[in-house]
Amino acid sequence: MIPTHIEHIGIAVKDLATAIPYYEDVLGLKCYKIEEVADQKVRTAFFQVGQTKIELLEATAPDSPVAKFIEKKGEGIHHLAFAVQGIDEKLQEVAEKGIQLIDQKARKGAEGLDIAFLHPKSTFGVLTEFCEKRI
Ligand code: CMX
Repeated sequence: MIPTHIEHIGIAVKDLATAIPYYEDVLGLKCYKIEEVADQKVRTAFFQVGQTKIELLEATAPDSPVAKFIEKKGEGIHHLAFAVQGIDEKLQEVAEKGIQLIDQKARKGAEGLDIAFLHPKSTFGVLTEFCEKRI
């Protein structure tokens, strides 16, 4: 099962309110939605660029994965998300190839997507996400 496209690029920022004007006023994109994902302890802001989105991520708690990431590495690209069809089968397929899964099964993410992450330690340092539009 081959990913169909890059669904989004996740970018960790300290503060959405100060980062959004760069994407809007400098790059000319439009923030079309701000959504909190309580489960992940993040607030997200979305911009569409062709078939791909930019997802800004702001931590909502000190133990959020995004807060830990910024503390260690600073603001910047946090993850790369591929659109796939048959997400649970895809997870099983990559696990059989020795990739470490963070999520054994897909769960609910922002934008009405089922999502699952692969561990960056087994994907050459890139936190990798699979996404599938929930039916
Ligand atoms: N990209 C690359 N490496 C990363 C990383 C990232 N985003 N996040 C953590 N790491 C690295 C750390 O640098 C660290 O490396 P070293 O051991 O070499 O120092 C290692 O992974 C462990 O990091 P940690 O800070 O101790 O963090 P944890 O092990 O507790 O968690 C991870 C790391 C990836 C398992 C966790 O962040 C996670 O489960 N992420 C998936 C969920 C997520 O990120 N949600 C937020 C976005 C949600 C959304 O888009 O809706």
